[in-house]
Amino acid sequence: MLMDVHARGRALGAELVGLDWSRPLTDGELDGVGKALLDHQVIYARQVTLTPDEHVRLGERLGEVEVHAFFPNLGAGYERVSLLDSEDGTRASMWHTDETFLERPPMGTLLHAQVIPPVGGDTCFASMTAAYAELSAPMKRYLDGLTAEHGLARIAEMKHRAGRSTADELANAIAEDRRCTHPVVRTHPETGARSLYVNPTYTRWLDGVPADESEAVLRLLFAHATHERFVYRHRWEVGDLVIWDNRCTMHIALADFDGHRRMHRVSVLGERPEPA
Ligand SMILES: O=C(O)CCC(=O)C(=O)O
Repeated sequence: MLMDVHARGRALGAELVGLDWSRPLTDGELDGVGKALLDHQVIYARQVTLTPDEHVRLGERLGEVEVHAFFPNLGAGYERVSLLDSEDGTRASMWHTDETFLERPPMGTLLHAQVIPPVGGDTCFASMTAAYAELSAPMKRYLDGLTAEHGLARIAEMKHRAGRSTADELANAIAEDRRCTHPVVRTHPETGARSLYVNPTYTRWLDGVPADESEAVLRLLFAHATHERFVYRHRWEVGDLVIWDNRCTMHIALADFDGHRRMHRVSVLGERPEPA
């Protein structure tokens, strides 16, 4: 079947039109989807009907489907389908790249909208490739070869600061922290493009520089990368399937809604990030 790809954002984001998602994609269609993902970093289709099993099978066409480190899931037999449900408080309302505290963070995520509030709850995606490309030459030289520490316990610290966990829960989360060092600028394994690879949720510090310098540089990079010229904003409809390339983007789910928002989520492991 013919598929049309319509760019929907300046730096990233495209809509795929014309694919029949109700049956397994042919190899040719899958190649087309993969190419669109590399070209546009975030792609979506409207009115997609996918059971949890079909959702996992689609993810498996892209690679090894993981069990997410901390999101709730659909339960026995469906551990690989995470459930992001506003009614149980699951939200992702800080800019992040998925699970960068892992040695092999996901290469991509497939999010399928089940219930959408009448107003709000959009997801914004930032192109870390475009953001890197527009850094000044001196800043690129500064970042060249730097690595950063990423950790999961940051989430527990923020929860505790917001009064939503006990001191014991925080201590346990810190004791069980998952951490990893990654290059600050990574090379995309398929396109060869360079992108920034730090995010406000999991990146703890730049290695080998003083703490105040690390904080100031990271703050600058986050402000730069989330400028609207690098961002695509997805306004959800029920049945939307959004797929993002986690190797070169960050995203945030805006917590600006009342009512119910429920998503099914599958993510596919990637390779260890390669330095630029
Ligand atoms: O709920 C959303 O729109 C985004 C979810 C998210 O941030 C994630 O799956 O990592």
